[in-house]
Amino acid sequence: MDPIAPSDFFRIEHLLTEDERQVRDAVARFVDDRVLPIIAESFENDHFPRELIPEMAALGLFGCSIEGYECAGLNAICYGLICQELERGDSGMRSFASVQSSLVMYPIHAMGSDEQKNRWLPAMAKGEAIGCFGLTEPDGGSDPGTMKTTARRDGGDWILNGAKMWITNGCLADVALIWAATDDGVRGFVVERDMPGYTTREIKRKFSLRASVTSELFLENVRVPDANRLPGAEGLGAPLSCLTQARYGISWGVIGAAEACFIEALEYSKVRVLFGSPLSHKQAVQLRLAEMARRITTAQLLAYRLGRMKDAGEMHHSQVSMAKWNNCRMALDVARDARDLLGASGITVECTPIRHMLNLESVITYEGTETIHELIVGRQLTDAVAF
Ligand code: TGC
Ligand code: FAD
Repeated sequence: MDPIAPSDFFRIEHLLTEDERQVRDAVARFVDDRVLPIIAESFENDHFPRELIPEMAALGLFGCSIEGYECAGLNAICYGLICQELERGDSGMRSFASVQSSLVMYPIHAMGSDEQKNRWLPAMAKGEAIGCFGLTEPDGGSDPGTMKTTARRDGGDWILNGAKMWITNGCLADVALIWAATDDGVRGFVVERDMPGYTTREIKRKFSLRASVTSELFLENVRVPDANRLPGAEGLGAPLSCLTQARYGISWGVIGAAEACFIEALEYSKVRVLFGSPLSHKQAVQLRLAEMARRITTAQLLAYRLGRMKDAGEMHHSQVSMAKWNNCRMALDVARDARDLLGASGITVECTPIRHMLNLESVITYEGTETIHELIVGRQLTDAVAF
């Protein structure tokens, strides 16, 4: 039997098909060769490495679950593995791909008109058009049902007014999917960068996701033709169904971040000699490393099972919530403990865990905070709404 790999303790590798392994390995090579050499500096300089977009597109990472429209048509496990490898590099890289694929291409494909699909999907798959997803508002992201952004009918057009906050890719985006309240409930609109009255502003001074662009969006009497409304999107369930897709990817992605931190701490423990022996020989250190491996392994098994259920059409969004909650908490705890095992060196950007740890503070908050996912699971168990 092969030796047990520290970051694959239960041999998830053996559960993957050859195609799934190939997809994972191609993204792993991209991350090793192109992301890891530059990402610490990108994070330090508050800079998203935009130059990598064409390479990510060439690998087929954008809209990879979509059939046709120049997309790769991969299964859910492949999408998960892509997220895992990207986030092993940095949560900002996975965020970029999540938003492009799950939050913009998915709704255009699932709820858009033929014209919208033909116009945007091939361009987004090639990375020639970038998307963002505007749901959260300044007055509170956990409760999007109370959004204040409005869309009012005016002849064949809609007039949009409002503001969106904390929007990944906002300033980069050619197309913003804006969710707005109408007299008939929530609707989704494809707002194009050059539409008069639509402006963006980058949010600076973040301590988290520094290698990712986060923005505010402003809509002041933006006139949007009805042809830019997603015809299949009716009610709050429409944006929430996009979140299900993105949360699924995050459940896998954070495993990559945790693995990066764990492996760095494990290797360090073998070479750091204190009190006459390497740290890895101390019982208390082994307990911590074993705990990290246990938590990563359980997260991997959860994500894998979720992926197979998704491919079989059997996945419920409360199961995605449990996976997002468990796996983000796991990754944040592993990153924090790995940071501590590195001692003082662990506070510098040269070491990986602190960057992941800071990023994961965003990841555990966006796409539904930990509490929101606990309450979604609680509602599923009890049938009582406790938000
Ligand atoms: P509620 O009554 O529960 O639901 C309204 C309708 O939606 C349906 N539904 C879902 N459908 C699909 N997937 C889901 N996850 C769904 N959750 C609910 C539901 O069945 C219902 O349908 P219908 O036909 O009966 O009307 O709505 P609520 O207002 O009570 O809200 C519930 C709650 C709190 C769970 C929801 O508001 C929520 O999930 N809040 C968290 C908001 C959030 O996660 N925002 C994320 C913004 S995007 C983002 O963060 C991107 S970061 C990207 C990156 O950089 O990677
Ligand atoms: P709030 O909703 O104000 O929550 C504050 C606190 O209250 C949290 O601890 C929460 O758990 C708790 N809380 C909320 N409700 C309850 C309750 N009922 N009971 C008990 N406690 C509760 N949004 C987008 O639309 N698109 C994006 O691309 C996007 N990208 C993001 C990128 C980054 C880097 C970040 C940090 C956020 C991004 N978001 C995006 C926003 C994100 O989804 C929200 O931050 C998140 O949904 C939480 O909303 P909030 O920040 O307004 O916190």
